Amino acid sequence: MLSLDELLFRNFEDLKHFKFDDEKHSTITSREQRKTEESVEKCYDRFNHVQFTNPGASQLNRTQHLQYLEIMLHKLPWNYECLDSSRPWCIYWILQSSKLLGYNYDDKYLEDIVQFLIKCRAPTGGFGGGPGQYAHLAPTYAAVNSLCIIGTESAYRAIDRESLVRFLFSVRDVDGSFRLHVDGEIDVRGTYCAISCAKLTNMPESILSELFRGTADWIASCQTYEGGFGGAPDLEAHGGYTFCGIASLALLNEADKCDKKALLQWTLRRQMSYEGGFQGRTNKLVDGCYSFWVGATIPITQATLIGSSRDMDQTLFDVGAMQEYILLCCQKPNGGLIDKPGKPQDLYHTCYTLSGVSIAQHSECAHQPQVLGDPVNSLLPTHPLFNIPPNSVADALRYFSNNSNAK
Ligand code: FPP
Ligand code: K
Ligand code: ZN
Repeated sequence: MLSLDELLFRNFEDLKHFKFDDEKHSTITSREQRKTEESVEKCYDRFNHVQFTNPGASQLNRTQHLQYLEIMLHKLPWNYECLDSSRPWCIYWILQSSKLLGYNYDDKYLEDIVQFLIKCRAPTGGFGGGPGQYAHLAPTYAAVNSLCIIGTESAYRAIDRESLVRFLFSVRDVDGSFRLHVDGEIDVRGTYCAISCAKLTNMPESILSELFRGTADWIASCQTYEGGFGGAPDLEAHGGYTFCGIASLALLNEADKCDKKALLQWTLRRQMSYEGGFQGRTNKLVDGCYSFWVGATIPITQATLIGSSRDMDQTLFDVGAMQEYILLCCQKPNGGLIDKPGKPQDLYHTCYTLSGVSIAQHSECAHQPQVLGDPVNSLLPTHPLFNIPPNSVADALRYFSNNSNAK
């Protein structure tokens, strides 16, 4: 294991595209890893072959992705793909993806979305997965983020901060952890969603200190011996939960409660040496969505180390290799992005692959954008802790501080 100083001072080298070595012990896991590398290799070979005749081959298919998002936006009310993931999530993934691509929908559409989200708001405060459903922390996070991206007076009002506070207290457990819904399961996603909503709507310190008493200690207890965070204490470290854990601690200004060095080392090891993208946990396969969950965790963790350590002027993962994986292996020719070659596109992977690329291009630690390939591949920045545009965060904080009695 590298020491922290070795990590910080190491001369940054590009990943070597080394293939996995099973050391002559073939297992299901090693065979799946081989198969994935072969399909990724085909994408990279096709690119090497094509780039002589078509230099645009490494381009981001902006138009196609925007078309895909627009089709999905129109399908929303009856789209079956959205049934199990819930409507506010689909709305958030579409709004965030199109913002990253620099596209703004008409005001009329946006107001329709606000009116729809108001129908998803529960009488208890918070939002459900659709009209008439019980409030749940995950769609509440998606709805609050969506409304802050929209950023109009009617969108901010639709959040109804007063009843949101009541909902957040209703899912808080005595130790500071959060249930996803009343009587529901406890995990660090719930904690992150609660903290993100409370901070983005600029709740006063008197509420925050009561709402999140003990929360940072509970989150820290989800960090495992590997260095990443599990969903709850004693569960396996996973990229999705790790993002929730460190983003929560950073939002609470309590990152010192966890072992930041072990966390940084765990996250850096999730970048795949051959594929260039990230895996979500040890010995699992690359998946485009971890470009955000793990990709954002790295600069967040680095930022928490600054102050206790020397300044870092670059992101410690290989930002080029990650963008290469998304551009060459994760774009569907007809629009939308994916987990890995052979998979179908969906809104979740479209949002988190693009968010990951944005993080790689505009990392807080870097002084200038690091866009791989054609300049048209450049995306707008995202706020690594909330995953909405940085100006949407600033606008929401300003609105809610000026409207401290805002409903
Ligand atoms: C494993 O799936 C996936 C999980 C254990 C959950 C991941 C959690 C997130 C993505 C975070 C969600 C965040 C919020 C804010 C709700 P898998 O076994 O199919 O994938 P794997 O093989 O890549 O681990
Ligand atoms: K996965
Ligand atoms: Zn995925």
